[in-house]
Amino acid sequence: MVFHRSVSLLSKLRSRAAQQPGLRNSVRWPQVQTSTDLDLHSQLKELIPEQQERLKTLKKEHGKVQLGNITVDMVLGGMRGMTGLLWETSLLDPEEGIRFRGMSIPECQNVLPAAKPGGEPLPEGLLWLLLTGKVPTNDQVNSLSKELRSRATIPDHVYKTIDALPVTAHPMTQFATGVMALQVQSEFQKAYEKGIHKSKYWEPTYEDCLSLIAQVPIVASYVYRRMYKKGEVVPMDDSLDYGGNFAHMLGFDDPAMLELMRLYVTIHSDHEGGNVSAHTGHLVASALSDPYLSFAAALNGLAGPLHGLANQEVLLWIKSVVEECGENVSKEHLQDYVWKTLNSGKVVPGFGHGVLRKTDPRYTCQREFALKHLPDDPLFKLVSNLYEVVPPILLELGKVKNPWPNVDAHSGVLLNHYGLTEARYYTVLFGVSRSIGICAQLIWDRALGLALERPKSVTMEWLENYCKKAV
Ligand code: NMX
Ligand code: MLT
Repeated sequence: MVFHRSVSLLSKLRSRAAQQPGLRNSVRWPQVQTSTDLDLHSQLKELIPEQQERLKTLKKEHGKVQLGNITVDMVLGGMRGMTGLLWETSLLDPEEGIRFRGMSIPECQNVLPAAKPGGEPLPEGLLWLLLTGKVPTNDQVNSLSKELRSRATIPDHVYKTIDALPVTAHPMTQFATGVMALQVQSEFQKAYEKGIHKSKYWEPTYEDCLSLIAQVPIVASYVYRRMYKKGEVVPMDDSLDYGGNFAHMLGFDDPAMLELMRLYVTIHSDHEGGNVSAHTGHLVASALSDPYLSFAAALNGLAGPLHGLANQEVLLWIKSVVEECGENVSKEHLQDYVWKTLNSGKVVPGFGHGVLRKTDPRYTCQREFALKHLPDDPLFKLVSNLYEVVPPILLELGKVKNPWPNVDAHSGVLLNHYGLTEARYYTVLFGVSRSIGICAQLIWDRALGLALERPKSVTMEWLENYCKKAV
């Protein structure tokens, strides 16, 4: 397979950053790839000692530096604004959005290898970047693609376990069950039982994580074909990359849909550590639960409507708008529909965010994809109108901190356009993508020997007494 794009673009990006002092201070830029080594494992092995040393120095020299004050509001408000986690693979800026190892989404679109000239980034390139902090060469991505394909077979009992569930069970239930069934192959669990030394934990974790990332698209597409295509499975195509193959195994071969899947899997992969799925995966893994146990837990968090399930909710909501008001609904009618949703005690799905305070750049890049590939799609036009209609209404409520659209506001109409119309399935796609971010960080959790997570909790009585004394 030939991949396109060159890392020389990185130097241009660096000089742009040098002219923006804000960026210079907040971002550690990924290094240009200097090694021609095609083996990700050996690259990591080289990197780990220096990062262990870095953490040791940080602890020794700055361990007692304060990062802020904890207020009662923070304790009662879902720990918003409380810095409490180490997460190396990505960092979220409220105004600017996500950066993967220092790189914004447009920058990743510019420098990561693609399947065709000017095409969308390949998710395996992003995985390499998240793990090593370095932009991979085409050959390195090619080699990782091959490795993932070689790990992409799953034991028969996994299918049987999924088949034991009613076919009507929610796709996320079937998917998480499949991931739990994969757990029996965990190398980490076997090594732990045999008494592996803690300095070596990262090695079987790496094995599990790469296998898990390779295998989740098979489990996910099995669930899709079982539920919606009479169980007719589409085998993997050895000539395709990770994202392209996923679309293909779901049953879609339109080249534009393959490109969409590459973009989709890349942008949903990681969103720093505090979001519900990443945090859950990290928390469970901190007990030395293996990557399968940890990732299955993460999926159960992703399945909540305020988090990953919002992509399902958005398309169902948009379809209910169309059903009630028609495809060419006026902005006035849209306003009425938004108020009706709010007045019935529901949220407007796809808008708002726990950290972001501007339009999600993941929304923006999907909008750009739509403008390029499906500008006349009626549901895309509706989504564009919602971009104008919803934020002023949410602002009028006076309590919503971010009235702008998030990633989930846009993904459904793109998938729907290419024939993936089953909205209840959408969160599974998000889950496949998130395996990349959660697993990349999990390997580093083990390499850095991060601690068991165990924050302190208190009762209302404790808070009342504490506050009385503080006053
Ligand atoms: N529609 C209606 N009300 C909203 C919305 C919205 N889209 N966003 C926030 N609010 C309300 C929120 O429910 C809260 O109300 P109350 O005080 O009565 O409980 C108030 O505004 C303040 O919330 P914020 O501090 O702005 O937001 P918070 O950090 O608590 O929650 C979300 C963030 C994402 C949970 C929230 O914006 C939301 O429910 N959005 C809709 C669901 C959604 O799109 N989720 C997907 C997020 C992205 N992802 O993939 O995970
Ligand atoms: C995510 O991608 O995890 C969501 O945007 C939620 C978050 O970051 O809190």
